Amino acid sequence: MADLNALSEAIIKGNQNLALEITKAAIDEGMAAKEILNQGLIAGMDVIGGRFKRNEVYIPEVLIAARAMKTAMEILEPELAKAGVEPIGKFIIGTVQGDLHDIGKNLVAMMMKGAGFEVVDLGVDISPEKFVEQAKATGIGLIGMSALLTTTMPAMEKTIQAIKDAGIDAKIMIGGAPVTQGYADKIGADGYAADAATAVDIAKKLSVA
Ligand code: B1M
Repeated sequence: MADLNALSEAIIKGNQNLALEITKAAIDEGMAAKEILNQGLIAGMDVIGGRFKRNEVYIPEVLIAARAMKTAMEILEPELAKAGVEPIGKFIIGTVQGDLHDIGKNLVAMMMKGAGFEVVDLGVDISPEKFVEQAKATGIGLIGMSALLTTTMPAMEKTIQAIKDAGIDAKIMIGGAPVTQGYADKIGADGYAADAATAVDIAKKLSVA
């Protein structure tokens, strides 16, 4: 019988081939897709997220774990769809207008996917209008913005204003190296996270609020 603890360990170690092999075996044995997701893949990403938050592992380990998760998800996703398993939430993310940094934004997107969110990643240099357009088009009520430059931080405030002006009822979370909780409070963001693992915790709180 496929061992979900071993699957979780394979994710933690970033062992792509082993993660794929165990996921495939579990599917072939008829194990519930949700069980494979929660007790194998997400459980492993949870461990990595916690270690990253405590500075016990660094960006490369998180990226390698996320890659293993992505590979396994490619064969698990159709099974989840067949079983009608819904994501735990939906999330739009982008780096704000004028800003091309995407390493942190990508990490947040990966951790969110790892936690079971469906993620729409808009990319970099995203204008307030584009955030508004995508929020309307997808109907997703949780929006994340990343900024790495002090000069692009004001684009976060502009985007929040544009979302409010468009009458969109969305929760907004922000992050990026120069961003602080104080700044988030000042511009009216609903949440702030200093790192990708904390971003998942905040997103879960905002999703149920
Ligand atoms: Co840029 N750059 N850069 N750069 N760059 C910085 C940010 C800088 C601090 C370097 C420096 O001067 N010491 C400086 C900003 C200074 C400032 O504004 N105070 C700077 C500058 C000035 C510039 C240019 C203007 C340089 C130039 O051209 N003269 C230029 C701007 C281009 C533009 O965006 N328009 C530029 C360009 C670039 C590269 C293209 C070369 C490259 C980006 C490549 C890429 O992203 N694909 C780059 C890089 C790599 C950096 C540094 C070295 C690293 C940034 C990074 O990826 N960190 C950076 C210096 C540094 O930080 N040491 C620097 C790792 C990443 C995982 O961290 O993004 O903070 P971070 O994400 C974290 C958290 O912040 C949080 O979670 C992540 C994981 O824990 N987080 C969120 C991020 N987003 C979040 C969203 C959330 C929640 C949490 O909710 C939605």
